[in-house]
Amino acid sequence: MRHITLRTLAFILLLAPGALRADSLSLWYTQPAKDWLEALPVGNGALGGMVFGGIVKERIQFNEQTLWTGDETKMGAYQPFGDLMLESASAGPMPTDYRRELSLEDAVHRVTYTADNVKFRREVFCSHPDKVMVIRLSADKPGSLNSKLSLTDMHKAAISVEANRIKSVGKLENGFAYEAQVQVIAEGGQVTSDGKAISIQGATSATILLAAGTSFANNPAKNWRGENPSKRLDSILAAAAAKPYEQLRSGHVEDYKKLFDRVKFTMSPSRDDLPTDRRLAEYHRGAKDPGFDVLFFQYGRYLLIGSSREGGLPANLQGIWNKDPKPSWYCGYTTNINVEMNYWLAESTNLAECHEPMLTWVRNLATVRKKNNQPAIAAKRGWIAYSTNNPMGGNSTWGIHRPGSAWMTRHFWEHYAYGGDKEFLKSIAYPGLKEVVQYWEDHLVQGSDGKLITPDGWSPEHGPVKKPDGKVVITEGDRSPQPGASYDQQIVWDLFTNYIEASEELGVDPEYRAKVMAMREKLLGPKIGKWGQIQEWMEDLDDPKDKHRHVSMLFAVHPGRQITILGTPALAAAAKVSLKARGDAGTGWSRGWKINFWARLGDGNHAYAILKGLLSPLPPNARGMSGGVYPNLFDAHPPFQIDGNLAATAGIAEMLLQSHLREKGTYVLQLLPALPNAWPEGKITGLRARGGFTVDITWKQGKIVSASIVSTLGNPCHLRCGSLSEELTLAKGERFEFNP
Ligand code: FUC
Repeated sequence: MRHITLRTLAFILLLAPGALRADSLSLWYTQPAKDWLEALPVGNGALGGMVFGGIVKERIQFNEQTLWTGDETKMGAYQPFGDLMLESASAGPMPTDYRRELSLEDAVHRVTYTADNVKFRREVFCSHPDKVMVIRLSADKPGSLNSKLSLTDMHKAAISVEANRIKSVGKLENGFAYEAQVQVIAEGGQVTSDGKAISIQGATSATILLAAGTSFANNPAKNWRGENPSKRLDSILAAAAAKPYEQLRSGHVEDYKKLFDRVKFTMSPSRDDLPTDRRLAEYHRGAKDPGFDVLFFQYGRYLLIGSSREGGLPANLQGIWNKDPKPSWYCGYTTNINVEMNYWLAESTNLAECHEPMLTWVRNLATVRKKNNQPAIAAKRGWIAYSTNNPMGGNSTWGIHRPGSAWMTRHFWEHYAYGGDKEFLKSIAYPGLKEVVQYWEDHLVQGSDGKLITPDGWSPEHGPVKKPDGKVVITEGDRSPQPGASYDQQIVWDLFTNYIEASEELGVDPEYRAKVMAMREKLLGPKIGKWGQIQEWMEDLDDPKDKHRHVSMLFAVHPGRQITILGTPALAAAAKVSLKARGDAGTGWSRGWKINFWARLGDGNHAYAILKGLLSPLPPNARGMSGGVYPNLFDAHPPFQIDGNLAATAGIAEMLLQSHLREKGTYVLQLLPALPNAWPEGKITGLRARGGFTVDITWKQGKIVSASIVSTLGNPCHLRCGSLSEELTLAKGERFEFNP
């Protein structure tokens, strides 16, 4: 009986306005982008484009993730590649029915309009299997396509045009060779070149292929040098050009959907009938549109799939999308939160494969750091790093970030905790965690009260400064060395815990494990200060008016697990005091973190309020520390940083399902732990929980209706939802239907 009811409910949900439309998960606009922050991103993990959707002039600014200056010793910066320009001859009457949209369902960007009674259509996507950007132009009247194609290069490389191919070939100052190639295949009509551009005349449709790459190799043993990209690009283009457009498209869609479709999320109403810029404005004004939260959630997953695929580099500060040769913070990997934050969603929203570039990068960084080539961060055992890094282990020398290696290697543990890959645990995660544990074994000092403290850390990126009048003021900047900063203490606790659990899983090193357990026991723990807050520093220095964007003393709440509502209620209450004092505002990523905090603290309405604040519309020229989103829904620090997008997705997942708590080694799966009033009904399928579970949840009137838990590893779990609880022992592959 229940089954029938649920199916009927699902059917009704499906029939809700907009829910059945193919483009219900899309960002769409009725005018072309004028600014880069209005353009829409496409990406295959390595190659990316920002599509402006112009009518007479289309601009696709493109990137390839390995185009970096710098090396193992110098930071350098992530570089934009160039622009692909398409100019149409048509200067006829004003086109009508213009629409540009980015469908998150198939990862295809589409522009459609009518001019001179001809319907034009332009599709753009970046294919992961075929390693190319594909642009398809078509017209519904034979012979109506006339377009001129040109390429620009951001580093003044020579551009050559031969027959139907344009090439830019250059070299960066660090010696990396790079190249972009564009090929045109027209159906009907003529393709000619004048040495500068390629013209398509009188065609009915045309396919344009773009491939780009560098001689970078993601391998420290090869000193990061690989082959000149030219031949590789030749063969990529030859293979892609041999496939009909439909085949390229279906190969791309199939590959993308394999990842994206794992999580389905519906909430209604969903105002996808509104163009995204208007929709954002109305949402901000208070329109009821939980479908917009769904769109933003799925956009985060889209962006991670587009900027982080196996074998590549991790998503940088802007994913892979960057137009600026001198980007803010080098468009690099900032380890005092930003790069880790990029990956909070990877496991929980069922994109574990997209986590791989981060895991590999951490291993590579460890390899370079262990060469101890920088005295300030040299280590006897293990390694540490600076705050800001490039793909090759080069760094900015601002801000030594001692607990960074512990934070980064927790990603090894998380990957195992969700997926249960024992081989990965044994060969990568365990040794990776252990050497960082050894660093801290060598580095911790004993305070007068016998507690172990980190002697020279910080709480990013501010700290106490003594003024001439003797007053201590908390001031922005790198304020290390600070002994016993809560941030460092909590990250070391987390590292020790991850290590202990890893060694238990593998049944290895019992003596060392016991030693680490003893050290964890003696670590200075979180302290509650004079106004009821979690102390940020060893001394009670916190200013209740401090609104700093980093909320580092709450690492233990999220992503850590030292402070939990069920396990340490007094500390959890103090965490709320700290969080309220810090306020709901902040940079985009700071707001993203706060969604996760409030979700972990079980306050869905507060988490939602922060999400709403994060979704404040900002113009492309916005500056400052206020957070928000640009017209293309890129998160604003400002400037654009992708971490806020990705953290918001992770936070939404955290509002619906949590699994950080363990009771006697068994993971606790908390269903709907922080559901806000604004989401009275909905359905999500395919979320993942630690311990190896895939979870579907349906709720109505703010209460769970049903859940389905599939065990992928055969581990036990405790299921909790409000006051309901179930102890489960499921076999591998077994499904449990929870019908409270
Ligand atoms: C951290 C933050 C900044 C910025 C930078 C990329 O240093 O404190 O706000 O987001 O990363």
